[in-house]
Amino acid sequence: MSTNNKFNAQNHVDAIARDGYCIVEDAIEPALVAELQNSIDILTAQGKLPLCQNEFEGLRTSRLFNLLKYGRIFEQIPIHKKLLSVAEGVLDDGLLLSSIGAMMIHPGETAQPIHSDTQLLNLPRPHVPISLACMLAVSDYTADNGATRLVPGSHLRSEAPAYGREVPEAIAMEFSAGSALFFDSQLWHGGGANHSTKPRVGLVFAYCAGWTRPQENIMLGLPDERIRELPRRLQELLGYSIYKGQWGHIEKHDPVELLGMPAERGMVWDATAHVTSPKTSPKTSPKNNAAE
Ligand SMILES: O=C(O)CCC(=O)C(=O)O
Repeated sequence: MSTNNKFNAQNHVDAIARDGYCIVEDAIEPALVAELQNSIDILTAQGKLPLCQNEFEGLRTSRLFNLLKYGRIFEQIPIHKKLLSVAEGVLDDGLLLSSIGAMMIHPGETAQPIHSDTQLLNLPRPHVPISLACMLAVSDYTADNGATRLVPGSHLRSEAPAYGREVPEAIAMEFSAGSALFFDSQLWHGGGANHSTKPRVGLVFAYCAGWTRPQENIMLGLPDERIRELPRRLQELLGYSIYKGQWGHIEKHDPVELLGMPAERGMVWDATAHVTSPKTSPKTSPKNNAAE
């Protein structure tokens, strides 16, 4: 393989900082793409991907959130090496999974209003990247079938787009099944119109910085017994972890103890201790104590 074909996460991280987005070609394996399509077909047949009921999400668009609940196949995606390494490069390795869903833009859908995913936050713009969106293509994304439209460089603008206004400089991002479009959530973007005869199919997910609040409360959206079975890195991404030993603790304990697992890292304050006292584990979990 020539070095040109070698995956280099840092190149993508640099592109996101500069342009607000990047495309990771062939991010996941073709067999995994086929399995994702098959799972989405089954969920569709079960009626789990209903049409949305508002114009922003799209009246000819189907979405299913909290996707980890609906199949173990989806667990692989947020911790897939190529995808996660780009996200860690932007947000650092204390990041969280903010949201994960499946989405289909059906034939006849009109273009979604151009928006920025952080525009409701009371923050001066531009701000540091606090969240990174990822569109993982399960079908090809084309200008004809509703590929995501975006305005390159708009993550550095000091204003968010006015809702509902035409943004002629938005361009369609074409990429093939198995490839992924990442963008800084400040970037001006929106789904496209589907003029084709087939749905545009993809997974839509986002990571956020470990010190912010995820969009979906996935930690509460999955039963504890399911969370216990997840790969450790995914548990961390769901919030069973502490950011820099400070954000996310429960009574100065790592929430992973709620799963009956030992804490791997101490609290930030422990690093400053000059009086040594043995670190004790709670006899009952903090969650149990809270209910008392
Ligand atoms: O479907 C897309 O390409 C973008 C979707 C989006 O930005 C949204 O639903 O907020």
